[in-house]
Amino acid sequence: MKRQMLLAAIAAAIINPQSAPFAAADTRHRPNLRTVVITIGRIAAIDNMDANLLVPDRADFYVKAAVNGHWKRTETMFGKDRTSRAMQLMFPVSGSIARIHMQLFDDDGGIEGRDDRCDINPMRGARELDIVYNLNTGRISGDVSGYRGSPITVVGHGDANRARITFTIR
Ligand SMILES: [Ca+2]
Ligand SMILES: [Ca+2]
Ligand SMILES: [Ca+2]
Repeated sequence: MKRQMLLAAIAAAIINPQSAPFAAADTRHRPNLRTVVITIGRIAAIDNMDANLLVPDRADFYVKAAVNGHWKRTETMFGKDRTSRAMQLMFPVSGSIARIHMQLFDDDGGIEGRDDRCDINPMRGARELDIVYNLNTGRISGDVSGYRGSPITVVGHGDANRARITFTIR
């Protein structure tokens, strides 16, 4: 069995030299892994994310999230100050604690420069969310509090580029 796994890992490394053997993404050989799913429900701009352009523009939102240090992002929803399209990010997690870091960006290209990091944290001086999800109890705590599968809405306050976001974690 060990020999088979080693051969599979070598084969995976040959097929994709970027991937480390036993990378976390493949849960088939890791039955103790569980999947944490973050579903983005709604996003709404409070401030104008593209204020300095001659032509009026709408926000171009995308969400980046890390679970226990592994990053993923949604696609960009161009030209929408409000969106209610559900988008899911899935993360394999070992153990019972998922430490989640979530960021909302407004995509800015060309003369607009770097993408704007939006404020989705109610505290002044903090734009991003740090969340702890206990997979065993379902409790969600940290910058937001709630429970597995129940929608959580947070409103940015105190910093530039404020937005409101609703999401679930399960
Ligand atoms: Ca912008
Ligand atoms: Ca933009
Ligand atoms: Ca804030």
